[in-house]
Amino acid sequence: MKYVDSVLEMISRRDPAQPEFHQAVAEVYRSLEPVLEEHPEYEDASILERLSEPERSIIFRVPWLDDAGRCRVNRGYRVQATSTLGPYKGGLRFHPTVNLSILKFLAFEQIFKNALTTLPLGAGKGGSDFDPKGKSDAEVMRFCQSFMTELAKHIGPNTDVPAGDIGVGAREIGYLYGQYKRLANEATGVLTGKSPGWGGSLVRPEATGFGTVYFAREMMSRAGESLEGAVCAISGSGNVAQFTARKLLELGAKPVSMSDSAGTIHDSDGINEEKLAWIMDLKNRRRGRIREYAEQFGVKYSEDENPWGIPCAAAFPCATQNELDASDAQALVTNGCRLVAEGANMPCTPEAVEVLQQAGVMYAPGKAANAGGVAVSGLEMSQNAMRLNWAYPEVDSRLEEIMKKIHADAYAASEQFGDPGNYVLGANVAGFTRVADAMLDQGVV
Ligand code: NDP
Ligand code: 2IT
Repeated sequence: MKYVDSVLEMISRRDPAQPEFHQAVAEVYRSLEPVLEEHPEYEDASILERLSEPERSIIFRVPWLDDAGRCRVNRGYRVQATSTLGPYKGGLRFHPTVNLSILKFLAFEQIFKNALTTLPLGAGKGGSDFDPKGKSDAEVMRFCQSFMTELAKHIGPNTDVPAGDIGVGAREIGYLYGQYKRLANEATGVLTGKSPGWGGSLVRPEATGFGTVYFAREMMSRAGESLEGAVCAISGSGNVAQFTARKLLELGAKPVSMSDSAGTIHDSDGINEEKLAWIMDLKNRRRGRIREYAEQFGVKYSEDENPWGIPCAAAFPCATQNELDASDAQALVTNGCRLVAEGANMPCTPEAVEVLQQAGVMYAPGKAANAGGVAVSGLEMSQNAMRLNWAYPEVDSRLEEIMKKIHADAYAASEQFGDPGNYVLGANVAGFTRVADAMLDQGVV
């Protein structure tokens, strides 16, 4: 379609060095062609051009002192994609690979994900090329304080509400929040993912992984299948991977793998609750490597390999973008995999998605499957605004309802546009329509 082609061409020309951003935009805009044909008002109002141009991108210097007293310098970012549906909302990533292309792709995905939750959330993403690995707690604290000293000028409980992502967990959110509170001289819920002891929501740590599994369960049950007894491959061993494994165990499935950037463990007996607790201690407290699991429990460790060669009924990529390519997808298909649900953001390459869809594997894109994290962040904002805390079952059941509704909305949109069960089409259309209609209402801004 000419409109989509011309917008994609304009984006490539304007920002030639942003491959991840181009990938994310092309994936969404190509799938919207049937909607754009039916609704010429979106083109008339230049909705695509506006959605792929962030309202604001802030880039700043982050100087900090290491334990030897030397000054180090990192780069900080906040990409504020859209405030159409509410305050900018999305995580912060601290990882050496972070650059503007990656943050723009993540902020762009967040637009549709947040719209799918139906909560009043705009979209943004930020972070730094700072690497928390191998740093002392004191170094991480000094970095976070310096990062927040600049970021605080651009955020606020009604403006922009950051949260965690890769490399930003409970420890980092604590240091960031402490510095924000000191600068702003007010105790408002400006970050989500706070500890429940001081303003955080119960279930937020679990939310992304639990939500991904709730979504997968909906897909399975619509197809008359079940996760019970299903052998599941998981990648990553951070926040999302850990709680994906926990919910799979609760539902009677059998997670058999986890990984980190150095390699993969394969435990064919299954990672049970006890072993998962060991992994959580390894990763969250001791900050060790997944290889140590293989040494502890005498299972196979494959250096520099991902889990996608392991025979499984369901696969949950929960590490990072583009971690599952066409040959990995082919291996999953050959081994009889029935479902792939993305806990991570854009972990499957476009070619991998093509292989999975062609083979009839049920496939859930991250913007739908992993929306539970930001959804509970939205619930954390509500609780902060009311200055009260909901009990665990209340938040968990709201999360479950939100994931069921995202599944139902995505499925309905896929049916409406003639490809039932195509969750890429369904999620993109359902998320896009919500934000695009609001943009039409709000005029040229
Ligand atoms: P964590 O930092 O807790 O864990 C990240 C995991 O992924 C680690 O095991 C890490 O290994 C691995 N990983 C990171 N980068 C790479 C890489 N380049 N190659 C291989 N492995 C890698 O992050 P989260 O669990 O929070 O995030 C995981 C994914 O889920 C990301 O895509 C994130 O955007 C997405 N997500 C997170 C949400 C949340 O609420 N936290 C919400 C929605 C999506 P290592 O330790 O070796 O780096
Ligand atoms: O990618 C994501 O949705 C997140 N990292 C969570 C964002 C949030 O604001 O909770």
